[in-house]
Amino acid sequence: MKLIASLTSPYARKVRIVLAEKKIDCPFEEDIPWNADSHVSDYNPLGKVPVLELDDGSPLYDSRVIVEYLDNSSPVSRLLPQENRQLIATRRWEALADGIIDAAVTILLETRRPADKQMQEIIDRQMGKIDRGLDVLSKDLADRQWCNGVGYSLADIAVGCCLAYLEFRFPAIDWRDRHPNLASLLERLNTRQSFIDTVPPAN
Ligand SMILES: N[C@@H](CCC(=O)N[C@@H](CS)C(=O)NCC(=O)O)C(=O)O
Repeated sequence: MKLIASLTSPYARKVRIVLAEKKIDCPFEEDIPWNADSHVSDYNPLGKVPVLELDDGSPLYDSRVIVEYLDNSSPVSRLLPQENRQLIATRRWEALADGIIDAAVTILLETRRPADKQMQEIIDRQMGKIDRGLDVLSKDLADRQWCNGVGYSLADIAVGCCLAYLEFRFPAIDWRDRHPNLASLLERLNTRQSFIDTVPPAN
């Protein structure tokens, strides 16, 4: 098995944290899909990371499929609840967290275009998704310790990767003051070895 990903991808970080929590050893191959020498599209026609190459050579993508595969591969530290309502609630947290990241990545790409080609409308529309998404994450977390109200799960990992990505790429977005409960959640997550070991390099 081999994980193909970049070190800055928040979706790949979710997978790397799941591997660490479940104590699964997995070689890592760094591949930056934006680089001309990237081989990601040999594994994933969408040209996106992360990809998990299984021992028989078959590639798994995207991050949601990979984490489900990994969680079912080992009983150590189950991250997806078995009970249907709890499972679906956990996956909805993940869908919202990943959706906020999608919006943030779209803004990042837009702001990397030449200034005269950037469209403020696109940035504002995506920023609306981030703001509303954070409002709902915060409201749903309320004063609970963990997102799904049952225990540490993939929901916390996904939300942690989302918040940390906003902090990494958009330090000017003031979500901590607006949502102190999300700030406390990220503080708690940042003490876990799996989060400490997967901090993206500054670039
Ligand atoms: N839904 C996918 C999103 C993956 C994704 O967008 N990855 C980005 C890196 S952060 C990528 O590879 N982008 C390259 C591209 O869009 O061409 C997942 O969860 O794995």
